[in-house]
Amino acid sequence: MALNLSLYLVTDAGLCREAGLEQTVEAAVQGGVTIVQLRDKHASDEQMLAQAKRLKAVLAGSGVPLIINDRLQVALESQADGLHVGQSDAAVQEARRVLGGQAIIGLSINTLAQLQAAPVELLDYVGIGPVFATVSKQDHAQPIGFGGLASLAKACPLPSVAIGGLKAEHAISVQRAGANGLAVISAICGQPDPYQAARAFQVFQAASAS
Ligand code: TZP
Ligand code: MG
Repeated sequence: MALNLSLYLVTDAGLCREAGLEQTVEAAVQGGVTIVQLRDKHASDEQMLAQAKRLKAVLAGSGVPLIINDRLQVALESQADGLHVGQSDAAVQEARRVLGGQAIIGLSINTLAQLQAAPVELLDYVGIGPVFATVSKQDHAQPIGFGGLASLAKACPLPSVAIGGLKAEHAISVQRAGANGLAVISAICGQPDPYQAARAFQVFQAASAS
């Protein structure tokens, strides 16, 4: 199936605690999320594996892929659809070797040098950002704004998804900058109604397509 990055939900266990992680993901997918990444910087591998299995059950039959952040072993053991790595995470080469040719593998980039150094032939997409400063990721790199996003998306031979401080009202600017979608945490996780929060992006995306 073609990779649809248009609304990429990255999960945060803390923000989803009250509503529940599975419930949040289920509602967000009904609201239009096209791809889900399980991200948890505090969980053990065992906890993350158990969470990945629960999310797989939620996503079964939806056509929405499950991507695991950073943990190659968890991606392998949970039989998730792929892995997302940052600049300091497990090498893309290793991920591709272990997960095989069918896995969806993404890499975060923040600069042109990082894009030029990326093994694009082994990747399915890149995450570009942060566009704006955000409290959802500690020690994030320098925000690049829509200008930085546009230059990196233009230079990028792969599909790309923008991340960092993005809300529904940014969908048009992200599209104009040339990225294929928006990745969000706090615009959906911890929102009172994750279904409506996801749907809000579709409204903006539809408006910019017409
Ligand atoms: N990588 C760059 S910014 C970010 C990650 C994981 C956090 C994005 O979270 P939010 O709440 O959508 O700004
Ligand atoms: Mg990382």
